[in-house]
Amino acid sequence: MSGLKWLPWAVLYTLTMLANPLGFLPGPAAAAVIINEILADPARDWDGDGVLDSRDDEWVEVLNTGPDAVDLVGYWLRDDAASGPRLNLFGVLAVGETAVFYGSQAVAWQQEQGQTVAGLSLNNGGDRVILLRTVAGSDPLAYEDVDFVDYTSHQVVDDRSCGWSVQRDQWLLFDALNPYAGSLEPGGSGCAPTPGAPNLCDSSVDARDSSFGELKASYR
Ligand SMILES: [Ca+2]
Ligand SMILES: [Ca+2]
Ligand SMILES: [Ca+2]
Ligand SMILES: [Ca+2]
Repeated sequence: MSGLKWLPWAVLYTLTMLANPLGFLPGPAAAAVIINEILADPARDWDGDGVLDSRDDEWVEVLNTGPDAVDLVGYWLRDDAASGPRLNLFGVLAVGETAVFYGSQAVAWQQEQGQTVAGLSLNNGGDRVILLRTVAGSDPLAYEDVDFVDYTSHQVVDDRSCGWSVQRDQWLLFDALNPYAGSLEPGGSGCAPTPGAPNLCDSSVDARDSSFGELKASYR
C-alpha cells in the first residue's frame, strides 16, 4: 500500500499540467525572467543621451516573475538574425522588478567585445527577440533560449511598444505616442510605453511629453 503514496501527487501534477496557466506564453513557459516589453522603432530620445538614434534608442524590457531575485549577468539578448548574443544583461532583479536595456548599451557591449556594432538590431518590419541564459557550468559559454517574442511592424512603428499586460494574460500594444486604428491584433490601447516600469496603462501622453521636455530643459 505504501507504494501508492505517490498517487495523490501524480493526480495533482497531472491536473496542474492540464490547467497549465502559462501555456499561452509565446516562448518557453515558466522562465523566471521574461521579455516584458519591446520598443523597436524609436522616434524620440529614449536612452536620454540627448540624441534620437534609430539604433541606440531601441529598447527591450525584462521582468523577473519570481520566485527568487535573479542576477542578470547570466542572461543575454539577441534578435533573429544574430548568431550570438547582442548584449549581456547585468544587475540584480528583485521579484516583480523590471529592467530596460537600450540599443546604446548593446553598442557599448559589442565595442568592448570587439564585435561588429549592430545594437539590438530590432527590425522595424518585424523581428524575433530572444532571451538566452548561460548554461550552468558551460565552458566555453553555451546558451539556452528561455523566452522569445515575435512582433509585427504595426506593434512597433514610430514609438509604439508592445508587451505583456500586468496579469501576463494578454500581449498588448502601447500606442499612446502613435495611435493605431487598424484591425490587426493586438489593437490600439491608448496606453503609453513604460520602459523600466510595470506595464500599467498610462494614457497621459501630454503629461509624458512635457515631463520629457522639462527633463531635457533641466540639462541644458
Ligand atoms: Ca529598429
Ligand atoms: Ca538617444
Ligand atoms: Ca534584427
Ligand atoms: Ca514596462
